Amino acid sequence: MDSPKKIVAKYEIGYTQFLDPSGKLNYPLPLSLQENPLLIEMYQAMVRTRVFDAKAILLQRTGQLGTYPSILGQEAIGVGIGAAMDEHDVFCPYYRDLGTQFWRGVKMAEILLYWGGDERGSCFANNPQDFPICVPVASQTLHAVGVATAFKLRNEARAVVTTIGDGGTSRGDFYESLNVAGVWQLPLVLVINNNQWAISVPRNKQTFTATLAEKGIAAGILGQQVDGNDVIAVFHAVQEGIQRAKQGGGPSLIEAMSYRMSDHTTADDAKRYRLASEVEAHRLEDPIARLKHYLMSGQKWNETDETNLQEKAKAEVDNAVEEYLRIEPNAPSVMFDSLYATLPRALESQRQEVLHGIKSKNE
Ligand SMILES: Cc1ncc(C[n+]2csc(CCOP(=O)(O)OP(=O)(O)O)c2C)c(N)n1
Ligand SMILES: [Mg+2]
Repeated sequence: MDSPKKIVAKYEIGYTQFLDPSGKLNYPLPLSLQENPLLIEMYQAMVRTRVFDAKAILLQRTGQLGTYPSILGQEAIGVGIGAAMDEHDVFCPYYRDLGTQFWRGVKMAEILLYWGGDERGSCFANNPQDFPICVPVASQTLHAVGVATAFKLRNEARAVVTTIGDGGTSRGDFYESLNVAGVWQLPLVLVINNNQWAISVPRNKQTFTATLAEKGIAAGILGQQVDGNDVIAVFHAVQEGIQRAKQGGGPSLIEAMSYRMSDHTTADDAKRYRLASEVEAHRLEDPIARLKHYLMSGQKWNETDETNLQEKAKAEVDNAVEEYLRIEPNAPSVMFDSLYATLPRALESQRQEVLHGIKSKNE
């Protein structure tokens, strides 16, 4: 006998794309991008980020930088988020967020310092309210929930934006963050950078659901997908999420669909686990090429502008590299300085060893 079942809840996940891979705008621009230079600024920011990214890899290859995670192909996610945020909002990044960080004023030399293994690269001169790069996967979402709780308790009209990879959404930290954000209706926007890979683990071996956005449903959070290679779609969704958060409408979850065109980091060789043909297919979805095409076809950009931009970006990156290489390395003992307010005794003795050299057993 059929059970007398009635539907008590139903959910849908939407997908938004304004600009398709060929550079064609299929919907009118959002109001906030009409008749204003922001779209061109976003284009410039994506190019600048890509120039930096390529240089960072070269620095690592020549022994002048530590392990570095490229953001190649994911520039629209970072820049779209950055452009949508207000100065006084707080950003809790993971490690693939150069685009947002540069937009918000983090200096290129600071990012180089960070990946060069120097703590000073986590101390942003221009935007100290933003959090440092977070490598422990998913823990940044907990930090973001903490900041958003503070804003809510203090009645401040500020929002928190945090980012996470597709693989990171499998971690408990992420689900716990979602749950708290939902039940406390926190002013939080969570953006998933779904670049289809978590090192060598593909998205379909990570989560069985059709989308990652629907992970918000169980927490009562509005989830949606956007084309993460369309900077307009990313910008629009994040801006809406921030507005909702500030009006007391609670958190949102945005799954930005993209693809990791690079190795996971400079310590990885993705050729060992994925086909070159797969990567090549995604090249056609490039976020920069499609926006360039759109701007050029509307006479808002031309080849002279492009040459000037490339030269300016290269000079800016070269200057940042010089600044980074000029900075004297920190003393090794500073690794003990930023972790605890009061250093535990066991670490104090280790600090002394670093400061004064390890005594040999015979001394
Ligand atoms: C808690 C934790 N476990 C494992 C790692 C090692 N690790 C670094 S990146 C990564 C994969 C993350 O993939 P994803 O969340 O999809 O982000 P992506 O790197 O693709 O942007 C792993 C397992 C880590 N940094 N932190
Ligand atoms: Mg990933």
